[in-house]
Formats: sequence, structure tokens, C-alpha cells
Amino acid sequence: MRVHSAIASALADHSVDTIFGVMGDANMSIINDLVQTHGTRFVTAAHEAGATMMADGAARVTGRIGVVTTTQGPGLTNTVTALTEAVRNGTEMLLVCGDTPSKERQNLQDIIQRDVILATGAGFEQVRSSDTAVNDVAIAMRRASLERRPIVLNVPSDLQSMETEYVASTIDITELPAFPPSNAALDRAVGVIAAARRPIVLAGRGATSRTARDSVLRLAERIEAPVATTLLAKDLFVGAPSNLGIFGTLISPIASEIVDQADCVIAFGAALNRHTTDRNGLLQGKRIVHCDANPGAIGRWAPVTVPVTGDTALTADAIVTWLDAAEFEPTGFASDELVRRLAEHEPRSEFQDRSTGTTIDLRTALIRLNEILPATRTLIVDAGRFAVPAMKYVHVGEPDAYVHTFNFGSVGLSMGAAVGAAIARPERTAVVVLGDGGFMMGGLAEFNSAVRHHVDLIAVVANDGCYGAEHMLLQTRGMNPDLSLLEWPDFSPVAEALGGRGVTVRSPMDLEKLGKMISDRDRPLLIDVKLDPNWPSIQH
Ligand SMILES: Cc1ncc(C[n+]2csc(CCOP(=O)(O)OP(=O)(O)O)c2C)c(N)n1
Repeated sequence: MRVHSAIASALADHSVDTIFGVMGDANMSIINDLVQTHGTRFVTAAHEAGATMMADGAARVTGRIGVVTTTQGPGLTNTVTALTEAVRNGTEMLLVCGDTPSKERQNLQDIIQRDVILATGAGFEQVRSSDTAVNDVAIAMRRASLERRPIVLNVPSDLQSMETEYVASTIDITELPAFPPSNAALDRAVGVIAAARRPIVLAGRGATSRTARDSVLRLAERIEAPVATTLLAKDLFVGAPSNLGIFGTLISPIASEIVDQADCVIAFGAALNRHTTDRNGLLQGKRIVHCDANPGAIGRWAPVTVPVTGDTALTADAIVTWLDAAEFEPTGFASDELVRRLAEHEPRSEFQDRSTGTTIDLRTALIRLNEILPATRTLIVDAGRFAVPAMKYVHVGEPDAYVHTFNFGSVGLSMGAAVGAAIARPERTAVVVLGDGGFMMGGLAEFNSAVRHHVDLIAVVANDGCYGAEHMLLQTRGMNPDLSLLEWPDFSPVAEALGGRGVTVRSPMDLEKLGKMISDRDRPLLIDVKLDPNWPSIQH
């Protein structure tokens, strides 16, 4: 067997049934073997950044390792931004990249691939020889899973055509058992919680498993504390009566009022970074019980009163048991009155609509789109000025249905992630919200990939005809905002030309006509939402 066939067999042995990628001469043999011999689904992207984000999106919504392949040189360098995003997110990913033949000094596409990869923070694995290739695949898969980051498997093309004997080798990963907190930590935590009169329970991405959520919610109910989440655990408590929503810079006015009154925050699986704490402002005057399975995450960014290291569910359950034993009286902070106020809160009351005759207020548009877009959805958000209202006003049914594509602050990565998420979780409509700049940067190419792969995807383009974030900054810094203006073509006919459907929204009335178009969609749909570039604030 040739090494390329052995690598394909090794991937199939690891249950890789889908591979995203862009083909070139240095990875085509592996792709061919995967598809022809193993029936693997090869999902083509238009650009390697798109392919990498497809694998990233698929990994985030399934919890499985996302697999992507590129050719050598420029194929690999095209992935750098997306790979960095995946590293910052902690995405489990394998990137199989071809490399130039080692002895070809003058190959046009030669670059020191290892150095390019290491700069992103991804891990590097070299296929070392024809004899080790299968085991090298297993090691790369194992590392992607254990290190929770992309691992790039580098395979020179001359090595791929060598002969080898196939001996199966698959990863063996022992799950670490969940561990409870120490009694000493529990004692201190329960002391602080029992003394609190107005506690809030906050959950982050580390507390989003079903069991963790249920236990954290039980604790909140036991002490009658309102619940909130970080952005990355968005909508974890959807449906809970005392749900404050996002705790952090995206906090709603009503939640902010309640957080102001609180005297204690009990945080689970949340890093308490500057976005979550609004530079510690939201923690002022409160005692902080910070629980996390990773001691390195506790107290890293924010001051902590009591650190508790342990599994989220076990910790929350133990706190409830101790409070029960002490016959703790619930605080009553999540009162009927508070629950009623939260239920009556209307997001439209948070701002004054600024729709004009020819443009719509993005907040108004997103609140209505949240109501009319398919409820079973994955929400993927790009970077830009529009992102703040998108994260605030568009909701999902479960936390793994929110895909945040700017852990590296890059524009233009969302469409690839949306295609990957749609392929990996076809029962959910991929709703991608992006700016006109992000659409033109990467969205355009991969919108067509969505068409080619017949995925259920709706793109909402917040189109202010400019780089809005820059438009606003140029204005506030006394420079010329017109430098950020961009004369794009109309996106609705562009979407049709790319094989999808397109529709333009300029007013609240246009939104009301969307229902039928959404329910009758038979291919990816682009909703071009026309906005005023002078829309002034990034925060509201
Ligand atoms: C790859 C990359 N290039 C440039 C930037 C700088 N940048 C930040 S926000 C932004 C504007 C993006 O415009 P658009 O997608 O239309 O969203 P808007 O801000 O208008 O809502 C730009 C160019 C970036 N973050 N990433």
C-alpha cells in the first residue's frame, strides 16, 4: 500500500466520515483514497480559510474532531487566520496538509510549514516515514482531542507515494473522571453563599453540559438566585424564569439593574474575563465564589473571594447538599416580582428605533428576524459593529448552537463555519449574521459552497455599505469616515447569481414579507438588510 492510502485508511479507522478542504497536488491522493475507497464525504470549499472554518464549525456543534485538508505552501498559508481562530476557541481539529517533496529545492510552493503553523498556536505533527505514517495519524488525532486545539499533520508528497504495510493504529484516550471539590473549599464557599442576601449564579462555557446546567440551575433555585451566562454560554438558561441572559458588556438594562443590587456572584466554568465582568465593574462590591474544574482558570482575570476546584455538577450538587443540611433559608432574591419584570421585559423598549425611509434600524430588524427565522437554528456571528446587537437579540435553543467566530477578532470567517455547522447538524438551520465587509471578505465565496452542498443556510447581511466599526472610529477620532465607505454591488442579485436566493430589506414592512420566502426556501437564502452607515453606536 502507498502511504497516501495508508493515511486515508488511518483516518477512516478514526471514524472520519467527512473531510473539508481545497484540493491541490499535495493532498489529492489522500482525498481520492478517502472518497473512492472509504466513502468519506469530501466537502469542497472555495478558499482554505473557508475549509478550515467549516471543520471548526462542524467540530463546535458536534464535539467531534473536525477534519480538513489543504495542499502545500499557499494552501496552508491561506489557513493561518482561521487556524488561529480555531486555536483561540480551543477547537479539536486535524488539518492534513501536503508538503513539497523534501528534495525539491526549487519548488515554487516551498515554505517552512512548521514555522507557519506554530505561529498560529496550533500543534505540529510531521509524518516521519512510511513506516510511522499510520501511527503519526493516530498521534495527531490523540493530540487534537487531548490538547483541544488544531493539530496540523504535515505530509510531504514524495513520502506519500512510498510503499508501506498497513497496520491499524487508533487513538486510546482515557476520560478523566469528574472530581468533586475539597471539603475545605466547600466549607468556605457555603459560608459565603449562606451569608449572601442577593446572590447571582453565573455559568460559562465550562458549565454547558446538560448535567452541569441542571445542577447549576438546581443550586440557583435552591438559593433563589437569578441566573446568567457568559457570551459563550449564551442561552444556556433559555426558558428559566429568573434568566438574566448575558452577564457582561452585552448585559441588558434590566439585568444590569439586578446585577447592581447583587452582593455575591457564584460562577461556574466562566473565565471572568474583561468582557464578562465589564473590566471587573460588574463584580464591584460583590463576593465571588469561582468554581472551575481547571484551577488555572480560577482567579486568572478577576479577584475571587473563594476558589473552588472541581467538576461543575458535583460542586453545585455538593453546595445544595450542604445548604440543605444547614437548613438554609432561600434568599428570595429571584422573587415573583423580579420574575414578572423579566417576563414583561421587551427588548424593543431598550432603544428608540432609528429606521429611516430607506434603511432599517438593525436592532429592530434583528429582533423581528429572531421571531421569524426557523427556531431550530445554529447562530453563527461574524465580527463588526453589527455583532453586538446580533449577539444580544438573536437567540438559540442550546449553547452549542451559538458559534462565535471572532475569538481572534477577524472579520470574514463566519460563512465557512456556518457551512460546516449546517453539514454537521443538518436538523438545525444555519443562521449566519455578518456585515457587508465580512460577506465580501469570505462570505461570498463560501455562500456558493453552501449552495453547492445543498445546506440549509440563511445569511443575514447587516449592510451599512462600509466598514462600520471603522466608520464609527474614524468619526470619534476626528478623521474622515468616508474612507470606510465601500460601493458594493447589490447583494440580492449576487446571491441569486451564486445559486442561492436573495432578498432586500429596507423597512420594517419588508421584514413582514419575509415569512413566506423563509418557509418556502429551497436553497441558501441571503437577506440583505440595508442600514444607515451613520448608525452611531457600537454598544447599543
Ligand atoms: C481580517 C480582518 N481585517 C480587518 C479587520 C478590521 N475590522 C474590524 S471590524 C471591520 C469592519 C467590518 O465591516 P462589516 O463586516 O461590514 O461590519 P460592520 O462593522 O460594518 O458592522 C474591519 C474591517 C479585522 N478585524 N479583521
